Amino acid sequence: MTELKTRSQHLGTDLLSTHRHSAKEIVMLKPVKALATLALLTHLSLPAMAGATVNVKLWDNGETLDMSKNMGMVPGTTMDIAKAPMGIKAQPVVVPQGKVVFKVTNSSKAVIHEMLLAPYAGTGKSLPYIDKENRADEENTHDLGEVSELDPGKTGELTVDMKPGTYILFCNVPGHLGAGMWTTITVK
Ligand SMILES: [Cu+2]
Repeated sequence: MTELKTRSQHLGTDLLSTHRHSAKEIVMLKPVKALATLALLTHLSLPAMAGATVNVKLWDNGETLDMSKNMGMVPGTTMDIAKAPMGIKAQPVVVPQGKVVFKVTNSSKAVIHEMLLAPYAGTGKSLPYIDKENRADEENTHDLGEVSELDPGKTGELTVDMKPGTYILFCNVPGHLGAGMWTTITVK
């Protein structure tokens, strides 16, 4: 009887100790669980937080131009932006890798423009070109997407998951590339 009592006392103590132990564990687990939840939330919200927006303005100075003529300001040549009758302005020009949203506005009063996005080998490099059509060879520029043929005053959007590198934004309406309608951005 005494022995049994002692045992049960022991058992009780053990149970209590086990209970205490698990209570301790629960207390210990709580911050860990909270941290895990935080990590999960952070992870989930990261792509949205890292997403960059590039504002792109397609512009021209309103001049009437012969667009069958290559004005010679294609990528790879030295372009004096001050002399270009049309162009593309991107802001910012350096963005972090990941999701990039291009918000494109055609600020022209009369001319349709567009924006194509393609990898670019870098300063001084040309784009594949179709001379007789006076525009880039889209079959070989490996573009990542486009906002095509925006009417004057219209806006469009393109979202691309981007890797680090240099990229070119250009308008491929015949004659426009040679008139200076391109610019580059860097993804880091
Ligand atoms: Cu254009």
